[in-house]
Amino acid sequence: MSCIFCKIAAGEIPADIVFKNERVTAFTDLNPMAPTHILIIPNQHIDSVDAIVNDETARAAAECLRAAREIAQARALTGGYRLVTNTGPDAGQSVPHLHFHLLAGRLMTWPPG
Ligand code: DGP
Repeated sequence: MSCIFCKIAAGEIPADIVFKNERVTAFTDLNPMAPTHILIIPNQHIDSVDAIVNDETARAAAECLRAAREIAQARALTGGYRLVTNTGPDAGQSVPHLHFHLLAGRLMTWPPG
């Protein structure tokens, strides 16, 4: 297993874990781009949105969204938050394990750069 996010989900390398259940792990991003910057990943390895191809992978992705809502609620992110998932090189995906960036704590511009 060479995937760094698989290793974080398995507890093999350290991360600041903020949420964990059977299907999902969430941890603080190494290079935060907002006061709150959390990565939400399925514990199962899925390369990206492009690999959500069946009920199992769709459920894993949906569980990440449910975790996002639970994290936002637990942290009282009442001002709102942004969820981003980069897919492929043009979008800047650097880790090939599906992940959702949960960003909050500052005003976000739209459209993004
Ligand atoms: P993306 O560019 O969308 O693939 O985002 C990958 C993010 O993952 C990036 O913001 C930095 C973060 N990251 C990469 N390696 C690690 C790591 O080992 N630990 C943590 N906490 N974050 C990482």
